[in-house]
Amino acid sequence: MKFSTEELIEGIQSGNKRLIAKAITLVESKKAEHRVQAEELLKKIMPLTGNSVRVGVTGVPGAGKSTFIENFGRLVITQGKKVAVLAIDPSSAINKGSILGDKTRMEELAKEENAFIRPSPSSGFLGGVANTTFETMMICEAAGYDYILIETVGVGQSEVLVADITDVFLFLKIIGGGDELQGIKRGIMEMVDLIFINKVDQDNLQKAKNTRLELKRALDFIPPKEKGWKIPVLLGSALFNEGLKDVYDTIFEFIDLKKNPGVLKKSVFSRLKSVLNIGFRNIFYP
Ligand SMILES: Nc1nc2c(ncn2[C@@H]2O[C@H](COP(=O)(O)OP(=O)(O)O)[C@@H](O)[C@H]2O)c(=O)[nH]1
Ligand SMILES: [Mg+2]
Repeated sequence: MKFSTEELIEGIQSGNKRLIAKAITLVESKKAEHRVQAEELLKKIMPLTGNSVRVGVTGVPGAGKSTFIENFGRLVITQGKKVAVLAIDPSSAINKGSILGDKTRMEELAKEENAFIRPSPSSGFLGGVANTTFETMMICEAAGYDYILIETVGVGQSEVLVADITDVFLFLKIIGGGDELQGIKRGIMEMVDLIFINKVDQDNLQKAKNTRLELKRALDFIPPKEKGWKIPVLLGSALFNEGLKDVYDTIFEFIDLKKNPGVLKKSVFSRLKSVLNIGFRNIFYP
C-alpha cells in the first residue's frame, strides 16, 4: 500500500473518493501486512463512525433491490444527504454477472457527487464479503456518508450478517409468488423492520393490496423486534419512483424510535467494542 495510514485517514475525512476506495481495498485485502495497516486504520477512524443511518436491503434476485437503492439513493441526496452504497452482489459471487436485467451498476446514482458506490469484492464466499462490508461501512461512516445502503442477497448467512450490522433491515417483496417461491423463511421475517412491496405499477394495485393483507396476517404472529414498532408494509414502485419518500419517512421514524431508549447508541458501542477487543472477524468466524 503506497499510502500511509495518515494519508488514508486524511483522504477519508476530506471525502476524497479515490482515497476512500484505496482504504476499502486495504481492508478487503487478505495479505498479512495489509491486515496490520487495516486494523490500525480502523482503530483510528473509529471515533468518526456511528453517525450514519445504515440500511440493509434484502429480497430475492429480481425483486428490484438495485433499482430501489439507485432511486432511493437519489431521493436521499435531494434531502441534502450523502449516500454510500455497498453491494453484496450474487452475480459477482455466484454466477459472475449473469442475472438478467441486473441493475447493479446504478449508473445514474454513480454520477452524483454526493454518492459513493462500492460493488462487492469479486471473489470470496458470501460470509467473507459481508465481513469486509462491515469494515467498508466504517470507512464510509468516517467519510461522512449520512446513509449507507447495503444490498444483500436472499442467500444463507449473508442476510443475518447484514441485518446484524445495520440499523434498519428493509425487505423488498414482489406481489404474490408465495413465501416459498420468494425464498422467504420465517427467520427472515423476524429480522425485518420494514417491508416494501415493489413493482406496484402495472394495474396490479389490487393484487398488491392482497399481498399486503397476507403479509400483515403473517406478521401478527411474529414478535416485534423493536418495542413499539409494528412492521409497516408499504407499496410502491422502485422503477417509477413511487412510494420511496414514504420509505424515507418511515426509516426516519424508526431511527427516531430506536434512538430514544438509546438502543442505537448501544448497538454501535458494542459493535466498536467487539472490533477493538476481539476483532470483527473472530466474532463471526471463530
Ligand atoms: N415494473 C417494474 N420493474 C422493476 C421495478 N423495480 C425493478 N424492476 C425491474 O426488475 C428487474 C430486476 O431489478 P434489479 O434492481 O436488478 O433487482 P435485484 O436483483 O433485486 O437487484 C430489472 O429489470 C428492473 O428494471 C419496479 O418497481 N417496477
Ligand atoms: Mg441487484
